[in-house]
Amino acid sequence: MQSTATPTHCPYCALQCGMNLTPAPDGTVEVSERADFPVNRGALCGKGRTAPAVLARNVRLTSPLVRDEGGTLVPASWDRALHRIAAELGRTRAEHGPDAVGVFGGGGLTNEKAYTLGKFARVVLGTSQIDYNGRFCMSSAAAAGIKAFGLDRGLPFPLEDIPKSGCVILVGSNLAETMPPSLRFFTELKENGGTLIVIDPRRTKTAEQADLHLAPRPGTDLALALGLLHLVIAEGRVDEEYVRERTAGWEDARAAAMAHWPEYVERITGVSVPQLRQAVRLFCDPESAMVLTARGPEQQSKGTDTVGAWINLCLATGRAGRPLSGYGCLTGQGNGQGGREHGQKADQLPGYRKLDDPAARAHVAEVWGVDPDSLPGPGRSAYELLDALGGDIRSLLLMASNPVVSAPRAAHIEERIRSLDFLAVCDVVLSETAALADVVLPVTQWAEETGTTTNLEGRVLLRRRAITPPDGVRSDLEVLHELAARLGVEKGFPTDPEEVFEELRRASAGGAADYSGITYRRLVEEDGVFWPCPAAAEVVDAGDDPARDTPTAHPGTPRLFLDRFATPDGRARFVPVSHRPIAEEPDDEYPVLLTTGRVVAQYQSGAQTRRVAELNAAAPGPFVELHPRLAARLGAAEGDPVAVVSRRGRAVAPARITNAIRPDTVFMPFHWPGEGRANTLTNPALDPTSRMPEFKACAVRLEAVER
Ligand SMILES: Nc1nc2c(c(=O)[nH]1)N[C@H]1C(S)=C(S)[C@@H](COP(=O)(O)OP(=O)(O)OC[C@H]3O[C@@H](n4cnc5c(=O)[nH]c(N)nc54)[C@H](O)[C@@H]3O)O[C@H]1N2
Ligand SMILES: Nc1nc2c(c(=O)[nH]1)N[C@H]1C(S)=C(S)[C@@H](COP(=O)(O)OP(=O)(O)OC[C@H]3O[C@@H](n4cnc5c(=O)[nH]c(N)nc54)[C@H](O)[C@@H]3O)O[C@H]1N2
Ligand code: SF4
Ligand SMILES: [Mo]
Repeated sequence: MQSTATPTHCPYCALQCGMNLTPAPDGTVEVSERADFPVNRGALCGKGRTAPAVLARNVRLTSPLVRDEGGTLVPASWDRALHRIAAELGRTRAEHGPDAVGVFGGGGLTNEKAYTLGKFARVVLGTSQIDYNGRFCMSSAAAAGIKAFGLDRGLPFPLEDIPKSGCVILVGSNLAETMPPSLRFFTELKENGGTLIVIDPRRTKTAEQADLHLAPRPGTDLALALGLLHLVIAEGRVDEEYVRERTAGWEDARAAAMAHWPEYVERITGVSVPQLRQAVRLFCDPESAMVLTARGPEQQSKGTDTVGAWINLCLATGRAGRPLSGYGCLTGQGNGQGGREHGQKADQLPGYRKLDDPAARAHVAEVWGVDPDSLPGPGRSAYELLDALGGDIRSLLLMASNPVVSAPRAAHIEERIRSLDFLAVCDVVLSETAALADVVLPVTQWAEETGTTTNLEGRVLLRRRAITPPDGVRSDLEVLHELAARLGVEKGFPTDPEEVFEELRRASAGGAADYSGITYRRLVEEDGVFWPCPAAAEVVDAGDDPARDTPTAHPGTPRLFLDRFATPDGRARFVPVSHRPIAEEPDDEYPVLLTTGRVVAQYQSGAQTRRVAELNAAAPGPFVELHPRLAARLGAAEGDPVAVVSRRGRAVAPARITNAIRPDTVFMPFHWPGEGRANTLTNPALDPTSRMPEFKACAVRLEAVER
């Protein structure tokens, strides 16, 4: 039988697992194993396996919705819906100026969509007010990576390097639940004799795999890293030659670390001095070692300094820019990496260029065929943008995010969204945020469209269309094309993803994230290409006749920094950082720490996965994870409703009692709206550099609730 399977990638997380899709008679697709893709070698988690469920017509949106006079969302024609959006955005702009129109994007968008959305904001709307949900994700790691290495790419090496390293420290990653197929790399590490250290206030499924699990108090990873560096210095384990030849700024970083005595660090973190010493031994003894961070240390109001401290540890021990060693960030969303490179960020132009750099503006303006002076300057970060809705931002176009559930201090953000003059949302389902919109546009999904994503390794991948979308939906690119035309820009917004990618290649050429040597054809033939990949790297000399010299394709860059870092002088930079407390320390009124995160069967705000029966059966609702001691003090038994109260609000969810969490901390997953919404409680204190909110630590009190 002839196979009609299309090889492609999962719609959800940054692993971008490979899968095959075969059209099913009912118009959806069947997922099957694709063993040749090296990231997951056929393995998929439950979310990936069940992703086609969201393609069903009774689950997704198949018609535009427009709010009628009575305030109800009713089906409408595409023409009417698009006309309404263009008219409202145009009106806001005419009455209040271009910066009164906001745009909010998402790290789930393909590179083509993210690129086009950024261009749409700057060229069609002329607004500086664009940012996206990736700001809530890995922005602190990105900021720290740029400071230290001059470049931000999630992992500087392929996942396949992990099993060959000597030791890996996983800081605040629960990848056994958040990227299950990647756990294999860490079990292989242990089989090969390497060691795994996990740092998490909870003994998670990931921590259970560790040779050493350190359970610090939430929000103290900066002190922990400084304590380890202190011991590295005290025990004479600094790689002096490497520090001299490949780094700058060591003296100040060294002095800062020397002020963090192990006993002092033990008091701050709750991690004992012998455990700190053991971690230093495991990390320094082997020839190679890695530090990988995820949201635990990054989603803090000092996330940038915290990641900086972990990078300092790598630099002092010569464990960066060397084979099987390095610092990496495990990015989160399907296109968490590419989504942060091509211009949907407040301060950014394509190719990871800076909006305030005159040369970058000139380059991109030329590709776009506009005057560089017409490009607006940098805008506000995600939380600040959402906080300004209904204030000086009067209308919002939102694509691929559900902030009513996922933004910090969500009740306040929900109220801001409700106070807008006009909200348009493009989504595949009626999310909690879409339900508040004046116009909702139903868009095509992963299996129905082609486009590229860039996974956590910096590997650019091609997702391929496997089935025909139902009548009534259009792609995000078609939406932006139509809106541009209605707002007076007829050209420059193609609807064919490959055409957009060709333009993106030119716009990114010469930038940090250079995609100019990548083509759709190469992505099919090579199953992904790592950036930077400039066009025609070198010219093969054909001898006497220069006309016959042929440029060879650049192979892409699976491993970064082996020769030099991406700084002007090629040296990595130490950052002198010191411990500071979280923005809201517990006190008598709010004596407990709340941290938040994920469970394996739900994805993000749950907009997609809460619509899949199999996933809901596995993870039906929110809960409050707490230690038996806290539960006893509260008089709560397993499953009893518990109220968690912070200065922002109150949430109620059933107790899940376990001694796998610190007794001073409770944990809530953030996937659900309503009474159990974790983000009703969270603190929007922002990191001064990355503008990342402090999702991972705030002060709360617990109250018993009558059943
Ligand atoms: N199932 C599932 N998978 C996902 C997602 C999903 O929603 N669901 N989302 C994707 C996305 S966008 C992302 S960003 C990734 C996130 O992937 P992860 O970062 O692995 O996920 P989290 O659960 O947010 O946080 C990881 C761990 O940090 C711990 N933690 C909390 N506070 C602290 C702290 O102060 N210090 C330290 N060291 N650890 C702390 C938590 O206990 C938690 O176990 O997952 C991706 N994959
Ligand atoms: N308390 C707490 N809050 C958190 C976090 C935490 O750890 N704790 N983590 C934060 C992190 S890391 C992240 S990444 C955010 C994520 O939170 P959100 O930004 O809310 O992410 P999603 O739930 O993935 O929302 C994506 C929306 O876009 C839709 N969608 C999917 N694909 C497409 C597409 O191609 N086009 C369009 N137009 N729509 C699409 C989906 O149906 C969904 O409604 O949450 C943050 N919030
Ligand atoms: S691990 Fe991530 S990419 Fe892989 S199947 Fe699950 S959600 Fe999809
Ligand atoms: Mo994320």
